[in-house]
Amino acid sequence: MPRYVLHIANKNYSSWSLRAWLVMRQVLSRGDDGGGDGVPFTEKLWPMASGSMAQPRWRAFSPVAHVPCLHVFLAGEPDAAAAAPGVTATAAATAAAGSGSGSGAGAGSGNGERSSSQWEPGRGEEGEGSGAGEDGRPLVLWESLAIVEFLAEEHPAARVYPADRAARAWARSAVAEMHAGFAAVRREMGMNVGVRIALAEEAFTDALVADLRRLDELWSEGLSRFGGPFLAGAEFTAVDAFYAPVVLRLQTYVGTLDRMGEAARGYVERMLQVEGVREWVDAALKETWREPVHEAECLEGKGRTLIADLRAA
Ligand SMILES: N[C@@H](CCC(=O)N[C@@H](CS)C(=O)NCC(=O)O)C(=O)O
Repeated sequence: MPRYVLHIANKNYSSWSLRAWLVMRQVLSRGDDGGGDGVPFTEKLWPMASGSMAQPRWRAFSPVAHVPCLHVFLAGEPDAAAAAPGVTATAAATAAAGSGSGSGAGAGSGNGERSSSQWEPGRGEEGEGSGAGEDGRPLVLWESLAIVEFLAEEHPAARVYPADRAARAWARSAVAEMHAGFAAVRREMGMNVGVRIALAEEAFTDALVADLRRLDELWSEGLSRFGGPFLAGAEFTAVDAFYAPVVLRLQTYVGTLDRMGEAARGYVERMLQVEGVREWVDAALKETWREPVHEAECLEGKGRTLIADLRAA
């Protein structure tokens, strides 16, 4: 079985990281026999450097300096991966968050920040390349959609997409719609897991209202057509992973859920109980990194009031 290193960023802010991580943590926990043995992976968390959305230093492990980025070691994971820069695994990430400066995310030692102008596959984890793949370097997947498709292909028994053909076709379309669309939700409801922001009427722009309506329509359709409790049927699959950050945003922005129908509201409640989602949220709440651009973005625009911050100080 190939070995995996998944590069992600702050659990409080990084919605795209969450999607790929949930496929690995929740969906692949069904394992290669579909029975629950799980597919192991190493998580490397790169705290966002402060003051900008762009993170050019992530070129150390990704050609586009984005997370998520999955490194696949065809011949097994070398020991060096664990000792490489970044924060490795959830437990370590939590400990590192606790010792973070609290201002200026990415400050402090051990975050692996380095200057990198030239993309060179495998450079992100020095030494990881030896014997890793067919040519000594890992396979690198740098888009969430490509990561999910690769994992679906590699682990058919884990049912990354539903077994039923109609449900699978619907799930793939909904995943692609999330990947390419919902611009207003992404722009006006930036992910910030640990805060609660009340939205007054004037905060609901036409574009946001249209996105929320479409979301309600899509979720209601999936739940009724495939019988729930998840979007494409009885099991948590990639489509649930792709909409998990939206679930967390509906929780952050108080007032948005009231605009969704009963089926969608029930789905949000169930999703918040999913083990992998809870694990992610717990870790996000323990992070002490604060990135000012992300913090400010959530409160930009009319009719927004910060009503709670549940994160560790
Ligand atoms: N289309 C990409 C989007 C990834 C993305 O934008 N990730 C954000 C973090 S949630 C990022 O890397 N931001 C850093 C930057 O834009 O420089 C995917 O689906 O993986």
